[in-house]
Amino acid sequence: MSTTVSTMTPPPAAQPVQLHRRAPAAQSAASGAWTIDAIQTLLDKPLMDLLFEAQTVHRQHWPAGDIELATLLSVKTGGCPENCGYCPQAAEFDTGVKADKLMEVDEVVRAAQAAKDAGATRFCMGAAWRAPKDRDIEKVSALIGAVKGLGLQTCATLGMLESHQAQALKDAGLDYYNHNLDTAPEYYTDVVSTRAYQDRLDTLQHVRSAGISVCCGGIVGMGEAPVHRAGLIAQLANLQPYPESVPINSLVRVPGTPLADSEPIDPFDFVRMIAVARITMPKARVRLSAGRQQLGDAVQALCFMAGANSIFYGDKLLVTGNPDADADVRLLAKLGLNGHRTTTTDADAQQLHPA
Ligand code: SAM
Ligand code: DTB
Ligand code: SF4
Repeated sequence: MSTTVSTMTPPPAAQPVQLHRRAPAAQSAASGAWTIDAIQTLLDKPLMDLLFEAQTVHRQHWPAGDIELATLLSVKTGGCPENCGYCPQAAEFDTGVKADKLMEVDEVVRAAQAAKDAGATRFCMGAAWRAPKDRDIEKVSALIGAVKGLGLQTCATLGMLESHQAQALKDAGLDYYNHNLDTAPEYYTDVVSTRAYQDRLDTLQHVRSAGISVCCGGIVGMGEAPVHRAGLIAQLANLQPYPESVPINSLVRVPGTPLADSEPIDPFDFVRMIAVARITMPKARVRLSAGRQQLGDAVQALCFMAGANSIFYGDKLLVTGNPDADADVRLLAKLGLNGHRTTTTDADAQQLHPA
């Protein structure tokens, strides 16, 4: 098993005070599509109004306090030929991640069983490929069958797929395919140049046509402008249908990647992205994804208030760190999430979730 890559965690830089103007209720266009203006209007609302609206939508569509726990495993790490500016696994960046082969079935099953024992219901396998070869799909199909056999929901993220490959993954029992749009089309070429936005959309279409549920979201904190954040949400919300799962990642700034020195996003702007994802995609699992180590408990609680109802759960994301599972269990218990009574002390939480 590979080691966890360390990341920089400097205190957030002082931000200029930004007054959010009072805006009229956001409207979608007559066609039903979300316009960038309507989404920007939502993002600009006073925070408490936005949180109230998002939580109201959330409770119309989801049981209160239900947080999905999804565990990630990098089944094929590093050496990727793509140049995504955020990614520690791109071969051309000097990040200290070494390239590994695809993991064996029994090793993956051990990790999946441990995730299930810890309370995860979804297991997501990631591979640092631009696009898998057909023989890779055969091997990953064996991993999917074995993980599904444990009674876990399966998710994979393997790069670009052709339609016959998506069908093969469906036949193997794949429930979800993760393929992120990452940012607005207008900012995409600033982030990656080895593929086009349309390539991502094409893969999403192949996944959808094969009958696999779509997991698709993006990353904020990559130096994008507010309009690009609105543009990302518009892309996601206007997919027909919109994704079943929407991961909202805050950039994990890994030394050696081109985006390592990006200005961190203001935590309240991150909360706003979650809220607007919830309002525009009411039935999606909105996942509070990468970057939770930098958020702290209080901001994460605001994200749950804003409608996040899924987290990546486990001590590691793909190659970087994530909050310890124990800390997450304590946080959820303190907040009264996942059906547990609200506790105020770590000792209470320990009693609810003995090791
Ligand atoms: N290679 C496949 C692909 O790009 O689709 C699958 C693995 S890739 C690591 C999965 C996703 O992780 C990316 O689309 C990106 O959204 C996210 N990601 C990668 N590095 C990240 C980082 N440093 N911070 C936040 N999210 C990141
Ligand atoms: C997603 O949206 N975020 C996950 C998962 N889908 C594959 C990946 C986050 C990666 C964070 C940096 C790393 O550990 O490589
Ligand atoms: Fe490769 Fe995926 Fe990382 Fe891009 S995000 S460099 S495609 S592993």
